[in-house]
Amino acid sequence: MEKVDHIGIAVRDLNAVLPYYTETLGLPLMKIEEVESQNVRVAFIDAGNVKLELLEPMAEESAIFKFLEKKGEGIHHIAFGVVGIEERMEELREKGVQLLNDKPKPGAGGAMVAFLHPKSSNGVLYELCEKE
Ligand code: CMX
Repeated sequence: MEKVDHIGIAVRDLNAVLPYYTETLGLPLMKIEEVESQNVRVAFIDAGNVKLELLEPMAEESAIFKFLEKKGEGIHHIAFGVVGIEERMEELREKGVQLLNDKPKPGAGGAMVAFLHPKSSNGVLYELCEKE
């Protein structure tokens, strides 16, 4: 893994929580975008050495919708920035880690992403992401 790229945080209403980050905490908003492949609307916040990715579900089929129903708002995943995502996935598979994707999928910011099952990562949902 290269480094932590971002921390994903599930929120019910992106517009409602944004002022907490931008005004109360005084952190810059980088961008807002819709990620169709994951059924989420996301905002990236610049927290200096790491980004915060606020995730709002766009449909009930979204993994974030289910997470909010079960656990409520809060930290959803930690994303590692990687180089050579397909090779990293294969290495992890060989080490017995269960991946949630056969192949990388398009994620936010044009990155290719894949997820590791929390059951094989000691209760943490990890994402691998590779920027273009
Ligand atoms: N972190 C840690 N554990 C989690 C979790 C999370 N974010 N989400 C679910 N779990 C746990 C559950 O608590 C449950 O554990 P128990 O069996 O002990 O109760 C277990 O995983 C299975 O949970 P589930 O609710 O039965 O299963 P789901 O159908 O919700 O699937 C998961 C969970 C992780 C497989 C699914 O959410 C997934 O495939 N995630 C990957 C994609 C994703 O999260 N996309 C949204 C982000 C998109 C983006 O960043 O752009």
